Amino acid sequence: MNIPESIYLHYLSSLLDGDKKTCRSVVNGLLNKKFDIKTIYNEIIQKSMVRVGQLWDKCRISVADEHVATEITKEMLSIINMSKPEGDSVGKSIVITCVQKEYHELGPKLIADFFEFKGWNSTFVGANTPPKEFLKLVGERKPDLIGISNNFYFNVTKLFELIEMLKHHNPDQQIIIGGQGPKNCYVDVISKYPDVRYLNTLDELENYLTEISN
Ligand code: B12
Repeated sequence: MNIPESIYLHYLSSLLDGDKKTCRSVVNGLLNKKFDIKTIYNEIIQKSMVRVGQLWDKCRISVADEHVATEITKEMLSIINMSKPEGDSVGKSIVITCVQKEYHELGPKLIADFFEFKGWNSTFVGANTPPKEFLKLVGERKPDLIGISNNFYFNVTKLFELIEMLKHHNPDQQIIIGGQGPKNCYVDVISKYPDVRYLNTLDELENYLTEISN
């Protein structure tokens, strides 16, 4: 079921006003009405932040307004994550990071939370992670899957450096990549690496999870 446009617009205007109380009540209302988590992520969280980006791009809102919207969205992600029922574990783990110099952390945090909803044990390492430190963590945790986020196209070289390092360390490592950075130019290059997949949407991610569970 789709979220009515009026609810989205109510949320967006509250987000732009910095009115986190109303944002909380909209999100809690959707959770209480049992809207699908993926729908809330797509039609409230991502859609509103894309709009924030457009308004910021056109100088119709300030950098400070965008920062406030980001902070409120972080809180909304926590509220959604806390609604997760205790469910069966699929016994798999993922570690997700942003490439070095990448400061867009909402998308990969949302993905880490989405994996938890799917019964995975997920760890989000955060923004701007030094590759050597990440490699060390991966060596310790030995996750089934690694997720890498790259939203700013300028950081795409850092993405390929990290893929190379991880593949050198473990050629069989399964890796998924996401974020807007590689979207228009580098998806073909990514697909040349064995066991490395670029996933642009939550639907693509869900299909991938079905594929690897068979
Ligand atoms: C908030 C924001 C910021 C904040 C981030 C704060 C934070 N703590 O996260 C700050 C202020 C730091 C920032 C800085 C910059 N930003 Co900015 N930012 C945004 C904005 C408005 C929202 C990002 C967001 O949270 N989106 C919502 C989330 C849910 O979507 P998402 O990140 O795309 O994630 C989804 C998918 O991509 C995918 N995904 C993401 N990661 C992963 C990982 C895996 C493993 C998988 C499977 C999937 C996946 O799944 C998510 C759910 O579908 C976007 C606008 C937009 N269109 O998104 C611009 C945007 C991303 N920023 C942009 C730019 C240019 C910048 C700056 C260069 C601006 C500047 N001149 O300084 C810097 C670069 C900073 C850096 N080095 O990283 C551009 C990037 C263009 C590009 N592709 O390169 C955008 C698109 C804005 C625009 N219209 O031009 N930004």
